[in-house]
Amino acid sequence: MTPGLTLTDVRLTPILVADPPLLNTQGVHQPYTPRLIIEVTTAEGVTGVGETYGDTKYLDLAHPFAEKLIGHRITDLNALFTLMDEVAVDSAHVSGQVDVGGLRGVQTADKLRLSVVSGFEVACLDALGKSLGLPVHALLGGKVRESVEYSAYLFYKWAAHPEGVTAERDDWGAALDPAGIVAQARKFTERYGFTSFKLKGGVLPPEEECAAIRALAEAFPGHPLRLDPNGAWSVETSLKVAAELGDVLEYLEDPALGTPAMAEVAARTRVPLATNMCVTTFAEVKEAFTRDAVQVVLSDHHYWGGLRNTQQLAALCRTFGVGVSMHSNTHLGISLAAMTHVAATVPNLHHACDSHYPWQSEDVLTQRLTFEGGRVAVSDAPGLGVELDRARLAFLHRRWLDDDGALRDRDDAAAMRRADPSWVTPAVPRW
Ligand code: GKR
Ligand code: MG
Repeated sequence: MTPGLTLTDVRLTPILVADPPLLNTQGVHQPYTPRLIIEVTTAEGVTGVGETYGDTKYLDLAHPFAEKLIGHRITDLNALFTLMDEVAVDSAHVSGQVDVGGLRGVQTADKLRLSVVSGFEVACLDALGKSLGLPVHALLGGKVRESVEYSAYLFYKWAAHPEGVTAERDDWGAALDPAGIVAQARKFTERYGFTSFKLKGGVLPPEEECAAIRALAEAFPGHPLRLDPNGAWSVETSLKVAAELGDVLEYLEDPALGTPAMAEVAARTRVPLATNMCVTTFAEVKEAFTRDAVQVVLSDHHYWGGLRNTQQLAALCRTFGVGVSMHSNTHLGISLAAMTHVAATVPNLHHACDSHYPWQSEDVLTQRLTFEGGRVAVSDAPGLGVELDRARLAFLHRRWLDDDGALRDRDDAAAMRRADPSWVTPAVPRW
C-alpha cells in the first residue's frame, strides 16, 4: 500500500455563509447559514476538500471522527462508515431520533452521521484524485455525460431580511406573487440559462402557488416545471393541485408528508411524485417503492452518505423503474462540484438536478463554478477540480467565530420570528 496516501492531518472549518430571505414552510432562511469545510491532508502533502452541513450537531460528530481518521488511508472509503459507528457509540447524544420533521424528512441519528461521513468521503476522493491525477468522476467509474443540467430553484422571497437583522444585501428583489415569481425565473434564465424551474411552495395558500405555476407555464411554454410544498398539503389538497396543474407539471415534489400519504396521492393521480422527504435513507426505500409512493427520488449526497452511496441509490432506482435526480439545500461550490461529478456518472439521470448555489453570493473557492445554458461542465481536472480560497475561508470562519451562537444552528422558524414574533412553524398538513 502506498504510504503516501495515509491521512496525516484533518482540518475542520465551520463557517457562516450569506443566505437571502427565502421563504419555506418552516419560516425564512437565516441571514447566514452554517456549513462545515473539511480538509484532509495525506503523508505526501496532498489536500482534499469536502463540505457538509455545519450545525453544532454535525460539528459534534465531525471533531471526534476527524481524530479517528488520522493514520487511515484516503482509499479506505468503506471504513468511513465503520469508524463513524464507533464515534456514534461514544456520543450518547446522537442515538435515536435527534430532530423530527424539517425539510429533509425525519432526521435520524443515522442521517446525521451519514451527512458527516459524506463530507469526509468527498474530501478523500478529492485528495485521491489529486494524488492520481484523475478527476473524481473517474474514481466513480467515469462520466457518462459532459455536463449536468440544473433547474432554477425559485423561492417566494422578501426583498430583504427583517429590519434590524444584520445581513448582506442581494439583488434578486422580492417575489411574493405570480408576477414576482416569473420575474425571478427570468433573472435565473438571463443569469444562468436555466430552462427547467422548481418553485418552493408550502408558503402561500395552494391556489396562489398554482397561479404562480400557471404564470410560469405561460411565460415559459413547454419548460419542465415542479412545485415542492415540503409536505404542507393534505392528500385531498395534493390531489386538487395535481388535477389543476397536471398538464404543466414535470412532477409534484413532496405534496404530502410521509410514505403513506404520498402513496395515497400517487394512487389517485397520474402526475409523477418526487421526494427528498419520505425516501431519505436506504431503510425507507422498500416501503416507498413497494407501495409505489414515489416516481422520482431526489438524492442528496450529504445525507445519503456520499457519492458512492448516491450511485447505489441510483442503481436501486433503476432496478425498480423509479426516476432519480438530486435535491439541494443551501450549499457552496465544493458541494456543487461533488454533485456534478456524481451526477455525471449516473446513467439514469433524466431530470435536472436542484441547486441552491445561485442564491449563494459567497463561496470559499478561488473560482466559482458557472452554469451555462443551465448546465455545469464536468471537470476533468484532478480531484473535484476546485481550489480553496484561504482568505475567503478565514473571513467566513471569522463570521462564525464572532456569532454569539444564534446562527450556528439553522432555525428558519426563529429567523421568521424576527419579522413576526408570533410565528410558529405550522403543523402539517397546513392546507
Ligand atoms: O432551503 O428552504 C429551503 C428548502 O426548502 C430546503 O431546505 C429543502 O430541503 O430544498 C429542499 C427541498 O427540496 O425540499
Ligand atoms: Mg424538496
